[in-house]
Amino acid sequence: MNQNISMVGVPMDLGQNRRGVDMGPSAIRYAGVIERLEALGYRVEDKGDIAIEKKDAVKASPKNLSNLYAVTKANEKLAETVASIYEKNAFPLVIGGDHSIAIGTIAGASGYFENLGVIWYDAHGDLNTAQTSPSGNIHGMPLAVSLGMGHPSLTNIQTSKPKIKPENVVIIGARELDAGEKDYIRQSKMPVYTMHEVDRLGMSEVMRRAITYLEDKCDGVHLSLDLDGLDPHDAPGVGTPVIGGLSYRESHLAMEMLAESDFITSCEFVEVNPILDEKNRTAEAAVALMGSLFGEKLK
Ligand code: B3U
Ligand code: MN
Ligand code: MN
Repeated sequence: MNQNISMVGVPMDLGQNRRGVDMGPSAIRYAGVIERLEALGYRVEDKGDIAIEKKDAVKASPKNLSNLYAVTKANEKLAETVASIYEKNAFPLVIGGDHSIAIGTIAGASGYFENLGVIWYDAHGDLNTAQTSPSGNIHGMPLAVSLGMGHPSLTNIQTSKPKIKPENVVIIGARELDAGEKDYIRQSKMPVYTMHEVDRLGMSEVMRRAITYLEDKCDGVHLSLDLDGLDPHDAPGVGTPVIGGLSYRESHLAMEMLAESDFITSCEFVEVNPILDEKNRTAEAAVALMGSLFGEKLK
């Protein structure tokens, strides 16, 4: 793993409609992310937070795309910041913020790889578009946008080309998929390890398959970890908790296997909402998982 980590916070809560997730970056910093990674020998630069516009004026957004303008602006800035981190040969660690920020992280990273892979660790598919979304919340759309589907202001960030290919994506932990998302998964044949597969195969086999699947064909792999992928018992501070999720221990195993594979080239940890949390447990879980991802067990 690259020994230079550059961390950026995105205090964004406009991709969904529960306030508080904008404080996620502060909660993650408070939970000791820098100290944890420095203790593993990394040099960690904190680039501070991306500036977020205020909420779009009511009626300013196109149908079923709440706060499109503000979400677009934040993601444009984030994409440039992630690209600038690669320019300096550092590893981008993005802390959110709601999951709409994956649009910018992936846009920024995709310019540096021929075949960027993505591991989407989430209770949801985030494969909606304005046409299929039940909520109009952009945090349910970032994977679709990165695949080139969605409003042009979002799909055109950095370049008008799709940032990733469906065959380079693996979803893990899904248990609440909307009808349009299921249709897309069926026709794209994207590998999805829902909770059913995790129960059947065990996390170790799921990760073994995911890693084997991506490692030969991808020259970089982004980890997009939504804390709601974890069970709400282990990560209560999220806006859309879904029972029956991945445990704290399964999640550590997943991160440790990624650390062993040594192929992750960027990551983001999103949807930590300190207002809904219990004593910062969810931010602490995020930081503990980062410890495993960055090789705590191996050191
Ligand atoms: N799929 C639903 C709900 C949702 C997506 N992401 C989260 N919740 N966190 C939607 O609104 O698109
Ligand atoms: Mn998500
Ligand atoms: Mn989610």
